Amino acid sequence: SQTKTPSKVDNMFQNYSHSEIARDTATIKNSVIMHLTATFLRTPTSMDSGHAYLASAFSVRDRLLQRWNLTNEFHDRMKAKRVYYMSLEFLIGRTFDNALLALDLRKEYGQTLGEVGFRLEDIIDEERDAALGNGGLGRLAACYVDSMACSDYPGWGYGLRYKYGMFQQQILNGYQVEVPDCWLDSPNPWEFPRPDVTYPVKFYGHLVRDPNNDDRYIWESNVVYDAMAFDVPVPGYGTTNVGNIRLWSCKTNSLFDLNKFNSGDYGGATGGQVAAQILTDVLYPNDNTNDGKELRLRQEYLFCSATMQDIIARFKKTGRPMSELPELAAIQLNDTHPTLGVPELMRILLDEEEMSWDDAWEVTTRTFAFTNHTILPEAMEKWPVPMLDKILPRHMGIIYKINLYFLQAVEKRFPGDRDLLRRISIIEESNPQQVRMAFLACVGSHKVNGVAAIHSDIIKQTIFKDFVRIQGEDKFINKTNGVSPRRWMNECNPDMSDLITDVVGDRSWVNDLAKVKKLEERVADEDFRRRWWDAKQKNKQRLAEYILTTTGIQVNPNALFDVQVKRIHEYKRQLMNILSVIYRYHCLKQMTPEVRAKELHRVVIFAGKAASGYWVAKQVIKLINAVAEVVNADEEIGDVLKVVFIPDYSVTAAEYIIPASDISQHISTAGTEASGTSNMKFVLNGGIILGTVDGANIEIGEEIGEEQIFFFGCLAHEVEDFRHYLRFNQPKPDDALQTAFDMIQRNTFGDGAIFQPLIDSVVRGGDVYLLSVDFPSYIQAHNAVEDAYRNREEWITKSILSVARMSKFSSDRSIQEYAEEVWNIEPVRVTSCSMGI
Ligand code: B1N
Repeated sequence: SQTKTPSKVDNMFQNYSHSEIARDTATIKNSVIMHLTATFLRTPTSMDSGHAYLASAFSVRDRLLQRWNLTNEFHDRMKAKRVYYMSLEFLIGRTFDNALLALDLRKEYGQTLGEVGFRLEDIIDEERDAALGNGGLGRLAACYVDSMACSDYPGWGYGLRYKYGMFQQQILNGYQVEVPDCWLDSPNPWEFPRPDVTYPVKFYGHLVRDPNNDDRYIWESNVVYDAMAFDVPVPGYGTTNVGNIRLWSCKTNSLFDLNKFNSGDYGGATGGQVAAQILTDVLYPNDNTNDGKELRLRQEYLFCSATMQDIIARFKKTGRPMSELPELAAIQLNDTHPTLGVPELMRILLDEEEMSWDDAWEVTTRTFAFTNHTILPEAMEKWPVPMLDKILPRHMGIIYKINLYFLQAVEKRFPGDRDLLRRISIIEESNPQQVRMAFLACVGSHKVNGVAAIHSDIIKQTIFKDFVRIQGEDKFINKTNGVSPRRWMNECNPDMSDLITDVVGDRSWVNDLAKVKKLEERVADEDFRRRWWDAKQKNKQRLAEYILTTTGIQVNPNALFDVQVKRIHEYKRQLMNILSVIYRYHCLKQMTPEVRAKELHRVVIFAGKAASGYWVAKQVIKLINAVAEVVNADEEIGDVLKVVFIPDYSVTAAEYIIPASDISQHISTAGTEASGTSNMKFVLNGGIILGTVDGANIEIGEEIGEEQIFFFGCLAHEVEDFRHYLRFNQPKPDDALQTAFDMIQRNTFGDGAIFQPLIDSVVRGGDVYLLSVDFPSYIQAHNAVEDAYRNREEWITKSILSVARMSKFSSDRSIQEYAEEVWNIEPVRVTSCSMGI
């Protein structure tokens, strides 16, 4: 191929990158029409809202790609150190509105679309969520790449491009039904295929020792899949920087067997393709559980191998020796799911780069850092040694050796402590043996962090206790989670955001959340307080409409909106919430109509998906819907109490629900929710928390003041004793809880027998999540919430003060802490003149 003349290329690129993004509506209209006609073969007269969305989105994307090219080229030239955020999940949601706001083109596109007869809001609604994640962990990854882009940190996300994302949830007869999420059926403007960025990934096979090098093996296998890159741009707000999420997709073309095809074996001809494609076909719909499927292990390896090959290929272009990798790359492991990156980097350094073991290990541990997101035992990843040995023989050998050297070093420092060695071994001596991925991630990293202060303390006292003693206190740190103010304030709550902008003077608070502090100055301003309340009312009105279209239930926007939306899990205790609703229903039924009419009106809103195989969680959904059906149809009750289960909770649904909540519930058993992030989103939108002393609730309380949050329930350090007691003694439900059980058993909500297992999980199953312990204080806390809400002026004060004091929970703060204390990277600001250097 021809070589380029660098100066000529530079000039071209410089001109291109200098050209400012066109903002005049004539140019915008032209580019929309161009895509409509040339990309989608439509005409303005035959344009429906679906094509109006696609044409507008492609037009916005053109503008984004311009900056995106510039960003990556600039970071390459500056030889900037980059962080790579490795995550099996990126719960991105929609991109169109986010990109419009980042590029400051919302008004212009709104006007352009208006001229051809569309409302921007309707066009935005045409976009499908990119739902490549389950819940908090995947959404955190999306917020973090957003913050990297907005804070000018050179960073990329790496993940998998699942053909089917998180399943869609339908509710049939009160039960969850899962429907595949075919999100790629229509064109996706927000991905950029990179057929030239494709790497081979090997499985199975056997090893041949290098006779000249003890550390080196040759791995021979003819099971080779191709991983191809798709790049997803991450628009930076208030900066020309555009981030990137590189997602791998399994390519199958090379696996088509022409010989079989020619001999008439059509099924056999595509058999290899089917087997390969399945690797990136579907996201495992588990949140906080690990079901240990072999296919998941192969997904994880495909992801890790392609990512490590890509990072190393990029590093090699700098011409620097491999030993300097940690100077140019930091890799963050989002939980243990990408931990195979550690032995994969070792394999490449040993077998392909021919480094010595010690040098390779030094490079590896200086490059990786690891975030733990859960201590639930059922979520801990462990892979059977025979399975790993079969699929990844070289990696199994490397893991054994990592473990051997680690145990030898520990034995030296703590001679004779056999029990210590058994406890910390990366290989669990069970039958069959298992690889403990959290220990491998820990040993392979220079920093390990939890996601909220209490969680980071707990992991130091439990799963990593021995490691703290062996590897030192300094390795184990806390990085409290955060959320993006771009999506979770500015985008989802425009009215409140305009109010904040009024107070701050401009919109700079979106990238510098400390500025919301200024709201405190206005807490006594009557006019401001009224506008604050009205903004919330408008959001509630909008949610009421959303509820009507998604469930057919009519709710009164003047009622208290009481919200619990998150994955359905026993530890999150949606069961306790619905039991309290049942008790409230009972109390209302006891009242005379006159007394009842004076009660505070309340809409209790639930949403969330249950993992497909999680039977108890699915029964909880059924119970919620069964209660809703009876309560909502009870004419005596009317608007005093409504119960709603919004189907198919998603990022987009959250953007409707969160800004509209008065009170939100974060009621996990103390010590079980690592952090929670929706708790932050609710408070950032002027909602109040009813919660346990758990996860980030604690730090939120510290920041905003205990008058602004309703805490209840036992404390984390008391949980063990309660559980111990309940293993040997029947729990004693208080009258309220007993009343709720009785009503279910008396078939108030349909056949009570189907809910007996839920009751049994409390009264016979040891009440692991301590519902019977926390129920009395939970009911009391509900009463306190009612009293507070009745005092509207006090409530408005709480709401304003909360938002004003929440700046700690911006993901920009989290990312800055990671950058400074873990990654050792600095912001690199790309300006349109930057290319002139
Ligand atoms: O990660 C979030 C936290 O805010 C939540 O408290 C925590 O529950 C969540 C296996 C997980 N921890 N572990 C998972 C997800 C998928 C999977 O296959 C585990 N999710 C969390 C962000 O830190």
